[in-house]
Amino acid sequence: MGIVGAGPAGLTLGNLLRQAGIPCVVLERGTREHIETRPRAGVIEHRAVQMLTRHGLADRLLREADRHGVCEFRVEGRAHEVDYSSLYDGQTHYVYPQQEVVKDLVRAYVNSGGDIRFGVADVALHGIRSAEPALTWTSADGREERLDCSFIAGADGFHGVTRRSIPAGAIQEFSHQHGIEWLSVLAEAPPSTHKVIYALHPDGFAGHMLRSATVSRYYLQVPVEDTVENWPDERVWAELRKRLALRDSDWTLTEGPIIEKRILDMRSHVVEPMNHGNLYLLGDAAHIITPVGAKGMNLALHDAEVLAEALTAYHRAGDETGLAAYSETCLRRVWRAQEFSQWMVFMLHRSPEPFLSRLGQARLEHLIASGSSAGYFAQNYVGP
Ligand code: RFL
Repeated sequence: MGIVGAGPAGLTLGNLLRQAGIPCVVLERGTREHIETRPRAGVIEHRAVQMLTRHGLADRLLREADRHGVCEFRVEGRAHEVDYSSLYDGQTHYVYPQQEVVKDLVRAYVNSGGDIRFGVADVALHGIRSAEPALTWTSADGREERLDCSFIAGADGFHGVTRRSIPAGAIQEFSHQHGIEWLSVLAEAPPSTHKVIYALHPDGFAGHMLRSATVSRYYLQVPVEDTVENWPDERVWAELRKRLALRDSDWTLTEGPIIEKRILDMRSHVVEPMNHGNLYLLGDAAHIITPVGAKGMNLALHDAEVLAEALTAYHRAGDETGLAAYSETCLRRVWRAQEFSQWMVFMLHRSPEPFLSRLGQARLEHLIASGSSAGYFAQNYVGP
């Protein structure tokens, strides 16, 4: 098995295959240090943690992660809590930064004798429709190398090489630009809250996400085609203070040095089917989703679990049922998550069309006031 990409998807797949006794090689463009320090996601769903736990991959996560079952919506300066955990079987989120997940998965894979090559370049796929596909690459020390394998897993993210190796017309790509941009900010500031905050403000969405005791992530909706240069640190804090402000409350925002600022273009993309010949795509290589519902890494972990089970059944008994169903099984969850993410995007953002902004606010007010709407939110946010 050749696996391209050592993100959450590729590393989880590698660990599960090794546990099943299936030989594999993971090829990663970055250095180990780079992938183990790259901050991205931070929220993991209950069922993903259960899967990692079943495979002995969650020991540190279970010791160190905070569990969250309540989030807060702020609208017109008032805070409204939604206890989504009690609305959905007591399931919670685990707050644990993605780079820590990656660190744990690399360590488990390497400690079990797993083969991972960091710093590779020029990865190319050959014969993906044949029974013996191959990968070639240039190693970190400049040697030309080759792996003949039975299957290739494309876990190299949205900009990777594997999806692009599929001939045009063999897969269908569904794309949507949401017409919304976020300024995403990471700061060395302790959280000013015990729960994730989503704020709907006349000037646009603001979010306060949790990462660790010393680092927090914040989001601000900014005009389309805005740039990071327009957002000096003082403006970021002033805007967050304004959009997150509460009436009749002494709540304050704790500030700290900003360590990352980037513009995120809200877009979604799904590839159908998620396989071609003996190439199987997983994680962001097959689908990307806006970060609004915190689903991307969770979908990546689910794909890895489904593919590992399918490959294990094939390896043990020549059973191809799981492989044949791989794409359909994963896509069902992917489209469910895309629908929910779109539902949240619409609810939380200011649109250039005031009518649509008011509809979004009406959706949020319904969520706050209605048990059935809160139930829909809870099921999709922490599950399904
Ligand atoms: P990754 O993590 O992008 O890993 C792909 C790996 O492949 C390597 N690579 C190559 N290697 C060899 N040859 C090539 N040609 C290669 N091209 C690429 C890359 O170096 C990399 O190491 O994909 P994967 O494994 O599918 O994981 C997906 C997640 O990373 C992604 O969905 C999440 O980060 C999305 N996301 C969130 N997801 C959640 O579930 N919960 C969250 O709270 C959450 N917050 C977020 C997020 C994404 C964000 N950004 C950066 C868009 C917050 C943000 C700000």
